[in-house]
Amino acid sequence: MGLERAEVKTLYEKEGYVTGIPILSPEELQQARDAFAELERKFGVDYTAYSLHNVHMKYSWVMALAKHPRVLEVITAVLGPDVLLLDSRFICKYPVSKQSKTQGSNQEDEDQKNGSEEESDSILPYVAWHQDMKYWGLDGGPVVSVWLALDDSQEENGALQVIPGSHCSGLLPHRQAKLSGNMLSVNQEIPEELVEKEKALLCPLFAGQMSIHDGLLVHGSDPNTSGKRRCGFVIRYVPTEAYPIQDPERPRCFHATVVVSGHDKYNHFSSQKPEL
Ligand SMILES: O=C(O)CCC(=O)C(=O)O
Repeated sequence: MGLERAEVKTLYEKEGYVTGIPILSPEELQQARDAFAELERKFGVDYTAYSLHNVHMKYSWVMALAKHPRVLEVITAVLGPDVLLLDSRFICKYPVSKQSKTQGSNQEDEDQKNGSEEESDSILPYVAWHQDMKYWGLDGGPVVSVWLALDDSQEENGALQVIPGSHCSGLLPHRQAKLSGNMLSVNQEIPEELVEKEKALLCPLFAGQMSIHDGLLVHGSDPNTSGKRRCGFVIRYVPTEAYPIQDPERPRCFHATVVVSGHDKYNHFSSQKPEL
């Protein structure tokens, strides 16, 4: 993996993220891109932008990405040997010319935008500054998020940005996002006065590489203002000792958990059978 496992863990714990980790061979990358193109043809780009949620349960090629030995080598270096896949989602920002005016906007945006055609035409999808743990009602272990690039992900097409070290500040308050176009389904953001934007670092990736980040790391991304698609596969992993909690502030449920490494002696999550 370039970095040794122990180095990945040390860096990850200090900074809250590690980026530029090579994962897919050129052949694996091509296969994944071809399979994704098939989904684009089948469902259309409005759908594939953000609605391919937990499809590792449906498509064996997606499950294979989530269980890729190189991905798991890194994840187990951080979380230990017994790991559960919590959730997955493709997140794709299309080139400006392909983006429909509704792509990437959540339903509340849609309600606000009705009747304001001119304004909606200028909205480009972005991801507001947030922490993943704000969404996950669970305790007993950290969440590691993988961002696996199917396209080159650079500044101009809206690569992920992180605030290094921000995972050490605990869970920050979130509020409804002020700007339209936030791709996050619950449309939340950390108020800007709490985001140390001067410390923000871009995580550019070549297609086939991944970054990982801690569930408490503050991160987000700008719109894609280029002519190039930016498609990533986001996968969340937890150690098997983690457990779901009832938290009305963090109501996300876990319907598609899969043990991807080692053993689950706890059975805290009711895994479903993939439809593969
Ligand atoms: O794809 C992006 O720009 C944001 C992804 C994200 O928020 C995440 O991976 O947790």
